[in-house]
Amino acid sequence: MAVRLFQSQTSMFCEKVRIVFALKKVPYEIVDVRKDDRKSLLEYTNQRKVPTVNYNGECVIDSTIISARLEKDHPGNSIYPESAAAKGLCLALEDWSDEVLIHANHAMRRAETPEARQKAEAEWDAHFNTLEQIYTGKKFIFDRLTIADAAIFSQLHYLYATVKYEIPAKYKNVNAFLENMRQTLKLKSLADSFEAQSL
Ligand SMILES: N[C@@H](CCC(=O)N[C@@H](CS)C(=O)NCC(=O)O)C(=O)O
Repeated sequence: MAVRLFQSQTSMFCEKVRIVFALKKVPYEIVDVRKDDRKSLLEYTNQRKVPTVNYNGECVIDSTIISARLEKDHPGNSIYPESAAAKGLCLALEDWSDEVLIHANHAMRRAETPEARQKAEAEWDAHFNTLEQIYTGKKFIFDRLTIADAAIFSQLHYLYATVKYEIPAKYKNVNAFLENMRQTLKLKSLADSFEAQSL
């Protein structure tokens, strides 16, 4: 049976999952939900959220759950650090990125007045400062690329590529992290979305 990813190319959560699929070298088909206005997704799951995966007949919804499901069957090239303490921290950072950075992205994308834009920039500045400290002297947060880096990259990448917000140069570690991820994911440019099937 095939593995099918219901997705939208620009969704940051779908990009996060595509990175995991590629790390695990699991082949998959793509169903672009924008093509039929989510009709096939609604028929399959009765809900509208992507990413959704038909995993060999098993329906799996939500990027965190899909990633964990892939890890279970394909433990090689683990997306989590080794120790229980580091894994807990990694999962907390994945959740922070998915729930908190997404809010800043929505705020920036929806800002229509100068005041709203200023507020969104201040929100991102606070997160850039946090990330600047997290990535001090590090390529990845833990000893290798984990789901925490993939989740954070997907949000920053969306901000850069889709919202078209240039991350200020003063955030050197954040920009270095983006460049490192661009190289790791073999993206020609940060303007491209990640679509390689394997890494
Ligand atoms: N926590 C979910 C968030 C997924 C999500 O918000 N997906 C958005 C696209 S980025 C979506 O499909 N929204 C459509 C809707 O809710 O109707 C995950 O990690 O997968």
